This record gives sequence, C-alpha cells and structure tokens, in this order.
Amino acid sequence: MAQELDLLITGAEIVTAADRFRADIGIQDGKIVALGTALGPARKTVDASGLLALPGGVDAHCHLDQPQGFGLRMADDFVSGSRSAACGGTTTIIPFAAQLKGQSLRAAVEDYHQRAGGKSCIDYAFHMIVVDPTPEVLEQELPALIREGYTSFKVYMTYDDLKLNDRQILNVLDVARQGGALVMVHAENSDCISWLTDRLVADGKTTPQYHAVSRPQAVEREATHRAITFSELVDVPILIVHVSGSEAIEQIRWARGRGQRIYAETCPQYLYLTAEDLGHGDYEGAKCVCSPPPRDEANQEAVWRGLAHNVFSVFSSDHAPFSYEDPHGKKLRGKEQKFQYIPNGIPGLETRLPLLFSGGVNGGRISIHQFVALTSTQPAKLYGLYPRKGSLMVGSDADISLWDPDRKVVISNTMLHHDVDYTPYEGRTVTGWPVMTFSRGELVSREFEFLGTAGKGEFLPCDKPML
Ligand code: DUC
Ligand code: ZN
Ligand code: ZN
Repeated sequence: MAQELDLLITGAEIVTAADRFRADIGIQDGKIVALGTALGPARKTVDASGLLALPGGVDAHCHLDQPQGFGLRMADDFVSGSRSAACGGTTTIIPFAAQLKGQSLRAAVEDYHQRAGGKSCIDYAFHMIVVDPTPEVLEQELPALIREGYTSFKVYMTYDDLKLNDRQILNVLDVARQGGALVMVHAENSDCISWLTDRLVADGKTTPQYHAVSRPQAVEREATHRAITFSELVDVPILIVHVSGSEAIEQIRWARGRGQRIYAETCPQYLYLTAEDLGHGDYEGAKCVCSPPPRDEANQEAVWRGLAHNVFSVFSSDHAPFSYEDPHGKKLRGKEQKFQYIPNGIPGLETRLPLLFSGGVNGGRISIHQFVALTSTQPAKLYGLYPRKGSLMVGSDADISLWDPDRKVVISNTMLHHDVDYTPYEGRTVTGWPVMTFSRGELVSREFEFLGTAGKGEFLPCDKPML
C-alpha cells in the first residue's frame, strides 16, 4: 500500500499563474507530494468541492514591528501581523529590517530576527532598508548579507530620517548589480515635498487632506524618472514600489519601451481610496494618510489598466499599522497632528487579496491567472522564493488558499485579526474570500477564524531574484 499522506485536499479546482485544472492535492511533511486523482490513503481529508485552490499569497511589502522614532509605535508585531495575513489568504510575508543612521546593517538584521523569532505563524523573509550606506556597508556588509539570503533592499528618496541622496543611491545600486540583488525604490522628491509642506503650513493648511496636496503626482513622477535614470546608468534592474497613478506609470512604460528592466508594484489603496478619503478638515482622514497618497478615480482606473496590461509585477499591501486612537499612532501624544506629523501608512495585510479578487477577477478587469501571478508567483520569483513559494507544484511547500469565489463579505474591522483599531475599507462589500488557508500543510485559518500557531513560521533565506 502507498505511504499514508498527512493530508489530502479533494475536489478543488487548482488555479496557478498559468493553469486551471481539477486535481486532488496530496501533502506530506508540509510539501505537495502529489497532484492527481485517486490519491491516498491519508490521515486527514479536506473536501474542497466548489472551491478554488490557489497558491498562498506572498505579501512582499509590509511593515511589522519596525522601530520608529518620534514616539511612534507600530500596532502590529509578527504575532498579530502574521495572524492577520493568514486569515486573508497570505502564507508568506516579507517585511523590512530597517537600518538606523549610525547602525550597522548586520545589527539591524540581527535586531529584526529578535523581533520576528518565535512569533510568526507563517513563513517570512526579510528585505533590508539601507539608510546609512557607509563604505563598510557598501563594501563588506551588503555583499555578505546578499550571499546569506538577504537579496533585496529598499532605498528611500524621501523622509528625512531614511532618504539617500542621488550619489548614495547609485552606490547602493552598484552593489546590487555586483551581487545580483534587487533594489526597491520609494520614489518621491523630498525637497519638493518639504517646500510644498512649508508653504501649506504657512497658509495654515494643516489638516490631513493637505498631505495629498504636499505630495502631488509630479513629485512621484520626477523621482520615478530619476530612479529609472539611475537604473540605466548602473545597468541594473530596479523595482518601483507603491506606484499610485498614471504619471509614474507613464514613466515606467516609457523606460520599458526603451528596453530597460524596470519592475513595479502597486497596492490596494491606489485602487480603492482617493484623496477625498483624507477628508475636508476633519481628523478621521488621518486613517488614510499614506505615501504616496491616494489620487482620484481616473488614477484608480489607470492603476487597474496597469495591472491588466502587466505594467505591474507585484501587488502588495504596504501594511504600515498605526492605530487611530493611539498616542503612539495617528493621534501622536494623544493629539490631532498637523498633516506632516501624521505617521504614514494604513493597514492592509488581511484585505489585500479579497480586494483585488473582488474588483479585479470578479470585476472582469484581470484574469484569475494574473491575480495569482501578481499576489503570489511573481513576488516569489522576484524575491528568490520560487518555486518553494508562489506555486502549487509537486515539491513546493503546501501553502494553499481555498477560495470561495462567490462569497460576499462586508469588511469590518471587528472581523479582522490585526491589532490596528480601524480598516480604511470599513463597510465595503467584496465578493470572493479565502475560506481555508494552509501553511506548509497546517490549517492556519478557516471561515474568519485563526487556527494557526505563533512561532510555527520559519525564516526563509532568499535566493537571487529571478529577473
Ligand atoms: N509609506 C511608506 O513609504 N512606507 C510605509 C507606509 C507609507 O505610507
Ligand atoms: Zn515606501
Ligand atoms: Zn512601505
């Protein structure tokens, strides 16, 4: 008799970035060991008739327990963040080990391992954020860390405590080229933002809506173009993160047309929020303050078209969790803040996949294969986790989400599993929900209930990106 499987999932239709077919899934020791019919015997069988089996989501841009200055504190650590991700159909997260000025990059990575260790219920890898590219960092630490499995890092063109100047970015890109790593770029022009901010504040315009006015598309367009120029000069691919609208998209299309290898990411906030959500003088708009800011409906449509036409390779949450009623969050020190002091970021780990599935797949804007590619397969490839993650092949980890494509759900913060006290999508109805999610063969969520175990998630060293 064949060896008994640990788990058999029967009756589902398997959907990957390329294929759609009906097969049972045999799982042993956390891996997919068979796809076919008449599999078994198995210790446990899950009847998934009527459901779609998709590779678990890979959220390649989220912030958890990231050290903050100015008295700020993120609401989610690796326990609550990974729990929320799992309940939204995501089985791999890639948050950021952020260097502080004056700190060695190695120390930042070690500190972040302390924060993550024994907490995540799903597997995780790290990107790094390079803030202080000293000769030591460029010549010793970065090349060694790349070899050890930290093969992607983010650079910022804005934020006083994070930004690099042009020459520093060129230096970091050069190290990435030599090591075969991928640099993610936050593209907004810092001086333009601070100049516009000063002018708004001098005019007494300090409520949340002016956050969007201080960061118009022009500042994103210019920085995107500059980053594309750096990529050309150094001859290395880059990935532009959280693209918000048509003007940055035009730059990316232009560069691709010239044969440049420019990758791009977008996020749910640019499909579902607009600058109107920052309010008209009321502080509630602080809940939707993120950077780049949400734009308008025409730009939402441009981002949808960019997804449909494969301008974007990756769809991430950019989950950056700051609670609203929190003296370490949106109401810093218990007070309503001027827009330039509101912590940037919104929660989204758990709602990322249903929002894209609902508006994209059920809305007829992208195919279900594009959905899988954007949310799982392509991030796994770009960040060196494929085919262990991002696929449902024999030999891959049994990270599987079973979707009911017709399930109608009204999003409400009470049903979410993060530790943030709001969701910007409160009251929205989505169609399609991941009703069961497995991480290496272990059931981690079922029907809005978390069933995983903190600490079961493993750290994943990353291979070189597949570019
Ligand atoms: N913008 C960022 O660059 N990072 C975190 C959240 C945000 O809004
Ligand atoms: Zn960013
Ligand atoms: Zn971010």
